Amino acid sequence: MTRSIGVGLVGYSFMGRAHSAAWRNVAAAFGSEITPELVVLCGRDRAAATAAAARLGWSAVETDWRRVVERDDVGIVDICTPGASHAEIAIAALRAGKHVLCEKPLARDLAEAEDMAAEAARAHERTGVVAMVGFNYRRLPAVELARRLVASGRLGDLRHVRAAYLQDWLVDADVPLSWRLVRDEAGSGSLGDLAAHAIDLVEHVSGARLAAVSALLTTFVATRPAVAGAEGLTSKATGGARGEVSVDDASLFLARLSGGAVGTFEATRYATGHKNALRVELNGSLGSLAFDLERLNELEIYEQGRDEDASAGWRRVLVTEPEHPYLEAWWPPGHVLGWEHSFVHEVHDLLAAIEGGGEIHPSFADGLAVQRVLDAVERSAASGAWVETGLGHRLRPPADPGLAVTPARSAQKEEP
Ligand code: SOE
Repeated sequence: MTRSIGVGLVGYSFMGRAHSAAWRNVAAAFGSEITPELVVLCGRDRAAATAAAARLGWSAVETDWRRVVERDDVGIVDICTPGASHAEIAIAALRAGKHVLCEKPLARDLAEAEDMAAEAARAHERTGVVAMVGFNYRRLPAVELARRLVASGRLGDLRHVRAAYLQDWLVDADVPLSWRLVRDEAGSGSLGDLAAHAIDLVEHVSGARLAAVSALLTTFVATRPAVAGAEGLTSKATGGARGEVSVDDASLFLARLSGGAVGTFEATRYATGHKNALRVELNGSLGSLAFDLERLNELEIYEQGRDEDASAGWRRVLVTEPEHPYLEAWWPPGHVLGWEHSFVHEVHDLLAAIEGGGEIHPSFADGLAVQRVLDAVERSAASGAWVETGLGHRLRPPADPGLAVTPARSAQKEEP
């Protein structure tokens, strides 16, 4: 018998809308798990929240998140607010025995992330609730296929990682000062907003941790139009007072990965012409993989020695076959998926973990690991020196029986 679980959504702008669509669609797509009920949407402006709830499919409205956390009909609290309120809401929800889904990056800084991860561990121990951080790109079929290929040894020993997350919505100096540009609200700029995704993706797909970094951060535009409630991304302002941009506009760093690989990471919201270009490439001793978010249904693969003749080269795999990850819920081969499907898969996996009483990844502990890298990047950029993240050990990705790949030499060697 299917059972249902109530969801309370805090925040309803860009990410809140994406999450709402996921909660609405997941049961129809996957069928099997607990059915989510869109119980309550929370926003401080009652009129705006009421309009959003009606449009996005939520049954009730609260204007104080504390009321959401207290409600008996809410089993999952979904946090889609700016970073400044993540820790307070998540910790209160976990203490109230709710499961939590929290947007990325987990927190504004390391201390907040440590508190959140500690509370999540305690709450799991006490009541079995799970806490997930919203690194949604893990849930794209091509990314999950890449992870499985690496875990099965297809790349051999990992040598290089190249990750870039490029957007251009800040190129115009009159894009308003939204919360994403204020340190007290967001924690950091391109670093937490974009590089965090790249870090998580690399660690998830490769199974390695970023052990040490050497970084530089820069801010190109010092002030922007101060417009109350500005969301950024697509808005523009003219005239009026300007406020200080207190975060990085671009973040670049070199990394040493556990297991011996090296990597370059680049994130900016000033890469003119690049809209949402998250590209990750892994080069190993036996082959290479490349993923590009703007072509998210595809995985590029090169296998050393696979073809010995003039036809050797990169292959483009269209990741839409029924045997590919998550595709059992969707369309016939070639009927491609979009950005929003990553959120449907995210909540599907969260519901499955709740149903099975198991763990969920990326957990708050995984979010904390990313935060350690963000913190090390900021310290390195400030000092000009290499900084260790404290994540020197190597994870061993689970071998995945779900994918028939020829085992090659294991890419994963445990660190001593
Ligand atoms: C804006 O840069 C943004 O919406 C990020 O905040 C998201 O995490 C990313 O997925 C898309 O771009």
